[in-house]
Amino acid sequence: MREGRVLKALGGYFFVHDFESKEVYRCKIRGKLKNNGFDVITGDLVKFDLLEDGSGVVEERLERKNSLFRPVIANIDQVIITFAILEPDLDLKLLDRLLVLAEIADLEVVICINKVELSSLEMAKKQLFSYQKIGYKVIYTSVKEEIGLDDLEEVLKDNVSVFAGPSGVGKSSLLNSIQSDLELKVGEVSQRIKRGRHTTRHVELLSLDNGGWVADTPGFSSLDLSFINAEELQYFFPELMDYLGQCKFSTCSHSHEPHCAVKEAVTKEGIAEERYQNYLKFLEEIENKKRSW
Ligand SMILES: Nc1nc2c(ncn2[C@@H]2O[C@H](COP(=O)(O)OP(=O)(O)O)[C@@H](O)[C@H]2O)c(=O)[nH]1
Ligand SMILES: [Mg+2]
Ligand SMILES: [Zn+2]
Repeated sequence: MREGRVLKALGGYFFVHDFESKEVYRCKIRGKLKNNGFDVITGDLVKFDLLEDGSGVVEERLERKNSLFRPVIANIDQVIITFAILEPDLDLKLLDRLLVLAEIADLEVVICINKVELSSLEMAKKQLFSYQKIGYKVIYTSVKEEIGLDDLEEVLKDNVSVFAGPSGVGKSSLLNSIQSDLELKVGEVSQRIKRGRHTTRHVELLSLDNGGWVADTPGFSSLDLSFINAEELQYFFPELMDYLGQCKFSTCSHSHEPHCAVKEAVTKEGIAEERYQNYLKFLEEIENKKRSW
């Protein structure tokens, strides 16, 4: 049987990229599988057979490495969290929120800071220093002045990547500049967003010549963190890890309690003040939501 990757699901059909022939076949799912709760989504690895008319039948789905609910996609290697240094302004609170969501989903993260020519590389690096310090990979790009595009291409090579980040930061432009035949629309709010939250999102994996696969979607559309338990939030800030268990109270939330190792680390600049402030804001958000139930 053939094996391949599902690039998109549309109207009951699955477009499967065959690992050997590199062709894409339009497939249906074997009828008897559909009735057993068998589901296939973009990114799934499947086994399929070809029929005489050139279409395919999916017979089996391989085990998923991971999957996201919004966008609906499986077997992702990494998320490229993309922001602009200016236009729109760099929103570090939104960056921290996306980082928490990526940590929850246990995804590898690359932070991509685009439009650096509007500021300077030096300024951009300064602003993101605390993120590099805690272990996140950060790349700096400018589509306009062709800065850092090789770094991005290297990151995407042979990986399955999902782009996340606000609209207007240059996600589509970046992809086009790496591979012009993608012809992604630039400077437009995605049709999917305009249609509203409740319509189905079609997520498509695009093929890069360097062996990478990318999904150019708004990514992580659910930005509400209140589904997390307040006690869990600390585990999704990697820089807190070294201090957990050192507070006076074992149930310390690192907000108001005395003798808190996290707060001491913030004072001694072992933890970035801005990140800690966002931790407190998210914590409050989670607790407020709980109270209103
Ligand atoms: N100054 C500047 N503008 C950029 C750069 N990259 C993209 N843009 C512009 O930013 C706007 C939004 O780009 P787009 O790729 O559609 O962003 P997306 O919504 O994240 O996909 C467009 O007008 C682009 O021309 C860059 O590096 N520098
Ligand atoms: Mg776009
Ligand atoms: Zn504490």
